[in-house]
Amino acid sequence: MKTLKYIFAIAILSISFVSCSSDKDDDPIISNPVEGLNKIYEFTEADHSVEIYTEKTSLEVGYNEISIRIKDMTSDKYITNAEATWMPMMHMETMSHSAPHSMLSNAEHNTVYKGHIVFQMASNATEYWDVTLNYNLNGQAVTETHEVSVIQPADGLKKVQVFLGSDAVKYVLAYVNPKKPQVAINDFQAVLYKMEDMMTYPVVENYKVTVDPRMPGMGNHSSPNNQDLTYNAATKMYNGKLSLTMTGYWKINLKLLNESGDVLKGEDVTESNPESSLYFELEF
Ligand SMILES: [Cu+2]
Repeated sequence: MKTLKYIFAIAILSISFVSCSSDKDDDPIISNPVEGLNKIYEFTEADHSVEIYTEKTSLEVGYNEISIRIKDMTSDKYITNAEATWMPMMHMETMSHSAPHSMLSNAEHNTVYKGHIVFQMASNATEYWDVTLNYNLNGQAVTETHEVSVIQPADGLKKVQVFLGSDAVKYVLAYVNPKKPQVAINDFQAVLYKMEDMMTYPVVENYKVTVDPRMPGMGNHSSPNNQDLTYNAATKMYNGKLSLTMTGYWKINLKLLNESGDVLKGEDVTESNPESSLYFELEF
């Protein structure tokens, strides 16, 4: 009887030991900060490597959320004190220009530097994009430039508009959300930048974008309960509501208004004018 108790105790101990160690193994998987993302680039040097992740399988024209991890090969750990900054650049045949982009932040996960870039155009045979990264690695300032490829979205739908406003300012308006549109009132989100010069694209604050989704294939009908896009200072993005009453192709007609309510781009949809010159396209 005593032996049996002893065996039983060992059995319990080994079970708890096994479950304990398997918990430890599972932990990093559960909290994997790049789970669900695609590693689209890995640039390896002797003492470090840079990994670039996105939700899609490649960088596309329009809004791209990008996550970057930098691994220190000496310690085999992802660094948390990189203070990383970045600068995208397109090298065209006759000139170079940058793209609207956010700052990189590792506030969400300290090993992942996250931000977004709005690419205005695709790479081609003679014109290419690169991204210059600046960061600290073990107290050393590192600057490195990596060429990246930017393609047109496969569905060919318009998700970014680069245009001249009636105020003679060049703007970039890009679709952010919903990523997976539903037959519902969707949270609608976009980013708005202006082009100060080839290298400088500040966020435009406190403007308004009116929202009028239509189905051109079905008598150009609209939908109820849309909400115009207004500026959110916390996210530096524009938020509104996008009402989609059925699946299919939608043209989201837009108008950009400045703080005084002057229309800078876009027109009302009427009987004689079926679409605005400022729009996004959706199909789901
Ligand atoms: Cu270009």
